[in-house]
Amino acid sequence: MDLNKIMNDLGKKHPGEVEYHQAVREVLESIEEVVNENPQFETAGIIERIIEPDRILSFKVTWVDDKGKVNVNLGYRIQFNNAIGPYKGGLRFHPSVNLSILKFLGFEQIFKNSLTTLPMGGGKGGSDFNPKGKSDGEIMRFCQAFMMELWQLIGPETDVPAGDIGVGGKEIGYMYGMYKKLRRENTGILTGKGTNWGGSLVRPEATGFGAVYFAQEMLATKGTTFEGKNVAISGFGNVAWGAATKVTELGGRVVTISGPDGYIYDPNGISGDKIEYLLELRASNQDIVAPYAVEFPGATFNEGKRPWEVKVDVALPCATQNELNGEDAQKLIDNGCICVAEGANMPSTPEAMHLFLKNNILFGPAKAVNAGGVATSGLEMSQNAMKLAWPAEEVDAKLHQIMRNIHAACVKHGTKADGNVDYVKGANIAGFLKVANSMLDQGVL
Ligand code: NDP
Ligand code: 2IT
Repeated sequence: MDLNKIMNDLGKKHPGEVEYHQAVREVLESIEEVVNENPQFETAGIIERIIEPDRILSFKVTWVDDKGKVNVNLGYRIQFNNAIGPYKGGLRFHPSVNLSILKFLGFEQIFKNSLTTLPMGGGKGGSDFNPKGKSDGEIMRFCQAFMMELWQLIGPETDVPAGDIGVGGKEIGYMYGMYKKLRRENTGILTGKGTNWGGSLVRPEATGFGAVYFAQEMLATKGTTFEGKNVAISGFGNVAWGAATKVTELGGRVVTISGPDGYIYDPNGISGDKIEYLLELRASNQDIVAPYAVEFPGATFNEGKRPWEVKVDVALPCATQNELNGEDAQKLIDNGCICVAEGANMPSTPEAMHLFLKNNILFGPAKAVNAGGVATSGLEMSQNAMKLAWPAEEVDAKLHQIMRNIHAACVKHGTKADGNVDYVKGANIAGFLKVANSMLDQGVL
């Protein structure tokens, strides 16, 4: 495989799509050896086929705000690869959304979904709509207008969207309602639904819980646990919340959370009613963390800064892509951090990732660490198909086992001669092989 040629061609075909190029390069670097050992992949053009989405759907979303003004946003759904199951992946509503970001997310989703062991292909979608500061009525009208376009492209056996940044239970509810009205069917379309109407218990906290279960497995390889560990978390959205709850339950102390305005350092630990307070802030559609330091004495607000300068044992980036750069990584390493597990998608820049690997930090890449979210979406699809609802303990036990299995797959494919595990390589190879072999089995499509 000629990696440089493939990357050059991709750059020419899709100029400026930097996040997409970054995600593709990371995977190809890891699987180069495996591809070279398996000439059948080369003959079948597997690499060229896997890095291009099956199709990209884009549409206009027109909606009316509370002042009566008509607004226009862009909507997208990227159906990347369905070799192992229906396209599956979240919808992101954020002003930064563009094709490059959605293509990186859709590409990552192929391998992540493969790692879950469940039959799900890769997809992603979203809009440049900004939910921040919008009223419930505005959010409902936007979601309905978005679904009026999307409904024809998706279906429970075709493509099953879910949440991501800016899309939680409320948005899923409005979109599900419109899908049901248009299709006149109550199906398992969309995951992350309300538990009264087909949603799975544990789905809201599953990504964060899964991330911590994975980190727990990594720590266990060094004979240690979360007990007494200081943990830095970034963001305070859906993933950060689940992670903070589980770290606390396992005896760790979460000392940071962050928003776009800066980060909070609370040496007393962010748990219990403090997490409740953050959820209230979040529910009010205000993405700021500064008020926390006023509410809880002993905590400090560090304006415009990132939490990676704090001395911690474990770091869980849970906000967004490229939020932890080489400089941040060096600070974490110098401060004695032993484990970094990516709750967000591609939060570490390539420089940061290479520094973690070089220094033998236990570094869990996003597609392995945060796969618990989509895995539990898969469990929601199973329950919907069976018209059953499993108790929380049963879903949590399945999620936990899936995370253990993903860890084992990374160890199998990523253990180096010196005994250390390169989880990036392990996750990429394990995720890739299943999809690539399925594509071979199914012929040229
Ligand atoms: P939320 O919307 O609940 O929270 C996202 C947080 O990240 C907010 O604090 C948000 O602030 C911040 N953020 C988003 N975009 C940016 C940006 N461009 N720059 C700086 N900060 C940003 O999202 P989730 O918790 O669901 O998602 C967080 C991460 O986890 C994402 O990378 C997502 O792809 C990933 N993930 C989510 C899963 C899920 O099930 N929800 C599953 C697997 C991964 P602001 O909007 O103000 O910028
Ligand atoms: O990035 C992700 O894995 C998600 N946003 C969750 C996708 C899903 O379909 O549950």
